[in-house]
Amino acid sequence: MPVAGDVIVEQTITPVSGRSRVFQAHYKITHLGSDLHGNAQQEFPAVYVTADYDRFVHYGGTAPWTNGAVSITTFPDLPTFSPIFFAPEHWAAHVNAQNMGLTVYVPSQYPYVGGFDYPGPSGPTGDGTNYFAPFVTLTIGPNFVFQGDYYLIARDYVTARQLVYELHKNLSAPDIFTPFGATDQPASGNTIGVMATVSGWTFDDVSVAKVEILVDGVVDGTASYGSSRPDVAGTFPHAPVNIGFSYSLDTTKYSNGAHSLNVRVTDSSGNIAVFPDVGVTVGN
Ligand SMILES: [Ca+2]
Repeated sequence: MPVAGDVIVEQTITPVSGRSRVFQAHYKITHLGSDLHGNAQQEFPAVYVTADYDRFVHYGGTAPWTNGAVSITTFPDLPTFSPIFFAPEHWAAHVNAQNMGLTVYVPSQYPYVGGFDYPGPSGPTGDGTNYFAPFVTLTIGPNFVFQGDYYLIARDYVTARQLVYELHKNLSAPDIFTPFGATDQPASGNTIGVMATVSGWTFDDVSVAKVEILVDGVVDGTASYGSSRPDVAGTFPHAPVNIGFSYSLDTTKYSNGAHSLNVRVTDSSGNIAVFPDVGVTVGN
């Protein structure tokens, strides 16, 4: 039974001129609704291949675009996910024992990728699969329109990487993704007093312009940004360090009872992330 959605997804796949087995995928996503879907990881794209293509290839070093040695690994079986891998050349591949497979290049993604294996029979009818996705985030609010490109290369990964290098030289990578991060305190369900600290961390694929604190959807003020959070790199390798934010919220102007807090982060290109709601009780 079909269900009416409030998002239009338009997809165009175009062979890249003069390059065999290289395809450009263009997406336009239009949100017709007036609701707000808080900042979340999105699949742009979700990459699935059959079970034989279980060798995951990426470049994880700190000198991108220098033909540095790649890493080849296999992912754990579900329900376990791989760790988040650093991938500063913005491509990754799943290949078979002959190094043939699918390479995906997402010029505007964060330098992260991860995935899993799902065990099962291989071949066109087997349900065994290997998955990865580039790390990207979006906040889908009223009148949200998103457009972006990625590239699919169905070849051996060595040739595919050289094609990615050629694309990289000739493409711009517009800043299309929002900042991401987390609100660490207060936690949902907390009761907060007269002065409450709202804190967490955030960074962007380009740069963070401002961090605002919203109460019941209205801006209360701008947080200070740039305190040291070396712990984030434990999950997101090579994440910048000075990415903490903090804000002293004076709750006396709000009524006692339930309120919703949000952190809103704008990047230097105007992309806006609204972190998920933190429901608190003001108890003064
Ligand atoms: Ca951005």
